[in-house]
Amino acid sequence: MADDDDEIILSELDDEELVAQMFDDLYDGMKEEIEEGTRILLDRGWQPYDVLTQALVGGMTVVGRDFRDGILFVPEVLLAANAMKGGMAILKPLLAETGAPRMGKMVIGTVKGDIHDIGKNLVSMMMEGAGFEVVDLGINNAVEKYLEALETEKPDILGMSALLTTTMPYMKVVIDTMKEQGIRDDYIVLVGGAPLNEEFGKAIGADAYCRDAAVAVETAKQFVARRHNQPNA
Ligand code: B1M
Repeated sequence: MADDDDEIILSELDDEELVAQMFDDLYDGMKEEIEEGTRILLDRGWQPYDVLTQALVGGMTVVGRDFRDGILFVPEVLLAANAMKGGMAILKPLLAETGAPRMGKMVIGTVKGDIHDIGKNLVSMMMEGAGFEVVDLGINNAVEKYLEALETEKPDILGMSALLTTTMPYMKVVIDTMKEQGIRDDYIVLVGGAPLNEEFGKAIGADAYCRDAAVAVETAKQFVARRHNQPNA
């Protein structure tokens, strides 16, 4: 434990130092410090989206790199994820508070076998901020769960997230089942997650692959507008 002399006062750091410190704090899973750093940046006039992408997502990229390289392990990454969620919880109402007109509805969930939810949560937050109603099914969703939600929620969009190369093929299972049931074209299907790419999105029959949350919002807006311009939509 650091003694008082070593203690870093976050509010005394300039923006660049603070973001660098937040990367370290995220890496060390220090939730309270991440929450404090998030609040300080907001108080200094940072846009919520910039805090999210530059301080939180930026920090998580470092965690991801060291996880891949075997420097960090699951328990440490879980702590980092928990710290990130602390910051995201502060940003969520601000991102959702844009007063944007109602754009449409999306059901989103991480696919079966996959428990990664930070990216999906971020997409949900940004979609809500852009005026979409979002029904979040959480993690580890089997095809039945998606289909049930489509029937009860009647969304415009189905969003699926996968972070593992072993779970991303499950998106095709969902889309193929929708085709079998004759409901595929009733929905806009958007997919995302770090291991995916555009070709994969096309190959499995999704309408689009979304590289990040901002792209998800823009893509959703375009598809919904196109749909509303069709005479029978
Ligand atoms: Co995992 N994990 N993990 N992990 N984990 C990755 C994905 C990995 C790339 C790490 C690595 O090796 N570098 C690797 C996958 C390798 C592969 O498949 N090729 C991996 C592994 C191997 C595993 C385990 C198998 C480890 C183990 O147990 N041995 C295990 C699997 C568990 C399971 O799911 N069954 C596992 C577990 C975990 C934790 C539980 C410890 C934790 C998850 C905590 C949580 O989510 N609550 C975790 C984490 C945190 C990661 C990394 C480090 C970070 C993921 C993240 O949150 N990124 C990740 C490394 C990495 O991705 N670089 C890794 C930040 C987030 C904002 O980005 O999720 O990409 P992302 O979301 C983006 C876009 O992709 C897009 O928008 C988001 C925002 O911009 N997007 C969408 C995402 N979903 C979308 C949906 C859409 C649209 C856009 O729908 C419309």
